[in-house]
Amino acid sequence: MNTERTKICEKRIKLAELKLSKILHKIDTLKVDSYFISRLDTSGCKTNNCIRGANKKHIFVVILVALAFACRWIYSESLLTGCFVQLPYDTKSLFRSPEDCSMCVGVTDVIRLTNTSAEEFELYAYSTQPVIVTDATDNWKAVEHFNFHFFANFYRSVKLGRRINECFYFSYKSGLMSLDDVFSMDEARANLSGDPWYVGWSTCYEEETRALRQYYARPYFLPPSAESDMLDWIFMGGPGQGAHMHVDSVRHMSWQAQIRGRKQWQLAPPPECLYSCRWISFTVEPGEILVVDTNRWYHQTSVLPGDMSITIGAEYD
Ligand SMILES: O=C(O)CCC(=O)C(=O)O
Repeated sequence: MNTERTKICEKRIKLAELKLSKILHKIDTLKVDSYFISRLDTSGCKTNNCIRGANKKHIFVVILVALAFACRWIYSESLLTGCFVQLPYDTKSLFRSPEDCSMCVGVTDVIRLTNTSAEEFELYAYSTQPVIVTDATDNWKAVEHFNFHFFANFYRSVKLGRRINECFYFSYKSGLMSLDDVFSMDEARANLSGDPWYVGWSTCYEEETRALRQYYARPYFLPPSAESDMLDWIFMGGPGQGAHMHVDSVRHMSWQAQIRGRKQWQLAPPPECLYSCRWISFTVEPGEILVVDTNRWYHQTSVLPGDMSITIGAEYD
């Protein structure tokens, strides 16, 4: 009887240790201070205590992760400037809930609309069907003005005041670790004849967003009731570059206007739907606006040969 119990106990320990080591691996990628890791006792145990020990470890890890999330939430909601553990942006997707695959069953391509209306677009505005509106940037000053030097001058000269949101910056594989690095790169690289680069960032200050919004308008097809945050997203870079496959955890649906250059998008169903849904691939041409639920579709992008790609986008509720 006792031997049987010990066997069951040992099996459970192994299982718990396996799970724990997976969690520790995740924690490792989150760069949790090694002091905390060293406090976790992962040694084997011989009695019933070991089960309790394993549970303690799990509880500790769960509390740690919960604290990190709570801090992340407090950080974005209340403008605190430091976190106990700063989670990398992509890690939220590790903890997302499984999708209902009806989100992607039957979605096989992007739909292109021209001369649409808010009423017609309402069908898609909050759906998982990706849509491209081909004529929504027709009178935007951005089409004429936005290029690398426009943004370099803008960020050198604009006076920015109170911070209203968390600033996001994605360096991808560029090695450019901040907007300062981007706008101080040498002319050859800026003209796409040096090392390739692609970066993305969100606006961060009300004045910055307002100043940039003088160059583009709220897309005419959005439902009248849809509102945008004071935060816009810019992605810029050269051919062959783009964003790696990921899924977002932003608050709302978003649109993205292709101001210049051509960009290929690949959308992948969430892993749990890979057997019931298809990958979708399409190109967004200059002047077009893409609307896609990037919180549900995994996505990656690649700038096509030719001009530098510059996009501007925003979330809407
Ligand atoms: O436009 C891109 O290249 C990437 C956009 C993206 O990843 C996003 O909006 O989440």
